[in-house]
Amino acid sequence: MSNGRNKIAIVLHARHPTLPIYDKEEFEGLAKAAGYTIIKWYSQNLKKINSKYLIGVGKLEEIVQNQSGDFEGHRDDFATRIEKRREEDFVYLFLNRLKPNQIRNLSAVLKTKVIDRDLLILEIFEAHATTREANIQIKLARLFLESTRKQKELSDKLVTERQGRDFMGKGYGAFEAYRRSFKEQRKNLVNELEVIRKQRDLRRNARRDVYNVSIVGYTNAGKTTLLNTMKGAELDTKDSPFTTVSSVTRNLTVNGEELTISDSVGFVYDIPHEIIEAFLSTLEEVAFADCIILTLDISDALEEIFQKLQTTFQVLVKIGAYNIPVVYFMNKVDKLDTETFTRKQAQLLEIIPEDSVMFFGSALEEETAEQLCQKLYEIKNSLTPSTRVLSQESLSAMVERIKVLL
Ligand SMILES: Nc1nc2c(ncn2[C@@H]2O[C@H](COP(=O)(O)OP(=O)(O)OP(=O)(O)O)[C@@H](O)[C@H]2O)c(=O)[nH]1
Ligand SMILES: [Mg+2]
Repeated sequence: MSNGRNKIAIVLHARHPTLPIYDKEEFEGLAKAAGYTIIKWYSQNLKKINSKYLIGVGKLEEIVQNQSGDFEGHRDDFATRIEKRREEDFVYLFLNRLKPNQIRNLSAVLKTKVIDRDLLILEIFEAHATTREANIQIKLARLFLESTRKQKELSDKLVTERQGRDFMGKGYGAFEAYRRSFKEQRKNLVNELEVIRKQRDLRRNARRDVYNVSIVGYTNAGKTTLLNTMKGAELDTKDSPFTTVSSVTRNLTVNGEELTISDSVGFVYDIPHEIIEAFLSTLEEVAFADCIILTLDISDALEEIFQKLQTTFQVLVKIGAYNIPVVYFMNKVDKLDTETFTRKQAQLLEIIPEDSVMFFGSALEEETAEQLCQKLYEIKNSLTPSTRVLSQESLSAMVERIKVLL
């Protein structure tokens, strides 16, 4: 992560009707989790997207002109960076997702490292990975992200060369060599993951007769806290995104009956598909669950709750986790006053299907954990008749329904 060094970031942000709308506060949380201190923001409402830099040339010139001034107060550090070429200590973070050529062009003009949202998320994952599987998955995600970028760069070069009539020149060799090396690296990582997956399959088969519960939801919703309280465990929890990047499964006994409960990586809005792809073997575990606890932070603004719910539904569809009973766990109730709680509860009841199990509570409190365990026992033994099983179609339909509300 920050390796004890002070990592300084200036954030650039482009808005345009065709671009996804990212939450500023959430991005600050991501930057902080990766160890950056943000010292300035530049935002621009674009009339037209600049394919070369995403932001407009005028804005970019302004940023370049302000560069040394912006790093004022960090000037000594900045000078040292130039001297020692410790480029990673001063960066421009882009709130948006950038295309490979845009990162390249921006870095060239700014003479400073440029990190977009996807690469930032990957940095946090890297900092939090503790298991071999997570480490391999992150390597794979980085390989996917960087290779798309690198291959585009090399193929652009190739086009330029071809225009110069150097048909099978140096560029072609470099492109082919990179493609081969990418395939080789991907094969090695996928093979390593396959070995781990087989071990996991064995473990899963061994507990086939045990009822498996998966806790899922947006990052920072309180998933690990819930598992900790249910199990008396002490897994890392933090008010920060992506604290958990590996799966953890624990055994639990409720009314004398065994079940397992798993916690895993959280979701985020517009999650890069490369990360989903790389983490598929971890995420698809959810698809094998007998029951899902979909955790939401009820202290978020209602619009945010809807947004996060939508993201969660989208990921569940992507990883094939449907036709499974769902319990909606509305967490962090302790952060709300009675009036706000009542209002939000009513609004949530409007969006969540009527015959769903909704549970309001606080993952920090024993009482919530106990009641939730009882609820799981009832669902397991079909004592709760109204446990909504969501099909792929109904999940997708809810994604669309929420779109109208946002
Ligand atoms: N007030 C309050 N805080 C809570 C509650 N549940 C969790 N938190 C806090 O919310 C923050 C996030 O909790 P985690 O359990 O790490 O969340 P997570 O969903 O596992 O997050 P990631 O692993 O980062 O995706 C921590 O600071 C928790 O202490 C709750 O019921 N009430
Ligand atoms: Mg967690």
